[in-house]
Amino acid sequence: MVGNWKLNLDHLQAIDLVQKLAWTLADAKHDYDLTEVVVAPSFTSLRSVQTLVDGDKLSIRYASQDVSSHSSGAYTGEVSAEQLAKLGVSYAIIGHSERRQYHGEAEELINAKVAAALGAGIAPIVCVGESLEVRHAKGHVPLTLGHVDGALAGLTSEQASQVVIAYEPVWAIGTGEVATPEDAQEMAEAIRARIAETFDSGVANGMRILYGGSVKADNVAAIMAKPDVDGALVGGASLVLDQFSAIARFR
Ligand code: G2H
Repeated sequence: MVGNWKLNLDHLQAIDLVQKLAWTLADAKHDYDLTEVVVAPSFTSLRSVQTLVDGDKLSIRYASQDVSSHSSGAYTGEVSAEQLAKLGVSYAIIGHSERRQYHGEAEELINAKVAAALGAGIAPIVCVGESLEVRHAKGHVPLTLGHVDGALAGLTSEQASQVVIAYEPVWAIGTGEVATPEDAQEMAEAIRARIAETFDSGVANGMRILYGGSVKADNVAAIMAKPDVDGALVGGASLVLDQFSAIARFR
């Protein structure tokens, strides 16, 4: 279960929320081996979150919301995978639809970011998914599989086995519109089949496929009941302690 905090919370608010989340899950005897819990704060909060997590030996993991495709050099404003790895970052969200929409990110760059993350030992959480127009035109499966192909191009099976894919239909992001559990399953199944074709069935069966888009405490169980959906990428609800702790304990 991944909480994507987007552009919210300063570093003090971030450590406060992580601390409270850890306490709440400890009270609930959360089994982190069964359901991994990840938060993705802003870059500016990662060092504070690291200090808290390492100092208190918390089982919560943390992700960056993006990563540079470059490892060093004259790239003002960029943050490299190596820098993030030094901060104990386990995952990097890559190719979120907001990056695609507002920053013009497309497959070639996303593919380079995936390779950069993997090179530093960070597992990419690759976001894929269609707009409403594409869904209305019934082009959602080929478009989304195109995102998968583009992001994972050139990877070995071993590298691909580190990747997490998040299916996030753009029309369901932050809108309150949720894709039905059947929509999520249809795409997760198609993604898994494509991974089996491109790599092998071992990689496909082991791959964690998340659903994202207006996931809340009251709809997560139905989505998670689908066989090919292994987790959720949660935006708005991950900023609310009661919501995200309930989502992490969706059973
Ligand atoms: C989709 C999701 C998290 P929300 O962007 O990545 O956000 O849950 O607010 O729709």
